Amino acid sequence: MKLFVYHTPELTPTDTVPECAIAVDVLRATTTMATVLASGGEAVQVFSDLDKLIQVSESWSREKRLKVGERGGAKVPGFDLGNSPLSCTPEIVQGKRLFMSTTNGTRALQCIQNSKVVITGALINRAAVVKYLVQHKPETVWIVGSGWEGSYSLEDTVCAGAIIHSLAQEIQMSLDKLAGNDEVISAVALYSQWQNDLLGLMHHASHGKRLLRLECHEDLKYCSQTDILDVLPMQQEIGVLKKS
Ligand code: 3SL
Repeated sequence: MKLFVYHTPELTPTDTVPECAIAVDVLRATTTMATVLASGGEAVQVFSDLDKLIQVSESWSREKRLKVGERGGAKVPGFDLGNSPLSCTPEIVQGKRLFMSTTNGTRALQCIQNSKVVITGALINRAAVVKYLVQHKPETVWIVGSGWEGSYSLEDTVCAGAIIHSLAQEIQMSLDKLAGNDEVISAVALYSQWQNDLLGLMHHASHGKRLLRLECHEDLKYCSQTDILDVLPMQQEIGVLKKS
């Protein structure tokens, strides 16, 4: 198995695909996706275009759909939910398809959507991602951070490091053997330094600060927990993620 970390969709190669690609947007899209599916949501379907999302969602019955939209950290007017994972309780999402568009997370997913296997990772479901990699041993694995509008983000890279750190321990393989690019080593170094204070790291992150300005303190706390949900969102058809 060879692992590659790409910090943003823009840095991700476009001329080839890996056997397995993992989209990461800890704050907050992939944390929300894991929470939706763990809470009994039927699926999460992602869109970059809000008009397309509205059009497709309206072909579903009213009781079975929710529109989730975020721009600049805030809920899109007229949508049912913003991108807070804390809103995705079983009472709200059970049995429903969530039609979702966010600033960066959905773009990260779209740039890897043609990979053989597409899954989403966050700190809260890190163990489920690692379990999948240990069981299936894909030859090439890309971990793609969402970043923020093309820029690096600490929270996605630390999550990539958390996944790789745990995987290396589980399969007893050295980082040197696992690493396909230098970003793998730096992601693990970041995680090693902050693993006992991930919430503290979120407070340094530019998007963490943006969310704090929007009074999303509880979201930051929730998103910085590790291994609390045993759920693996996996793409079943282009843009549609279900519990694997
Ligand atoms: O950019 C994204 O995809 C979002 O996750 C951003 S936010 O955390 O919902 O503001």
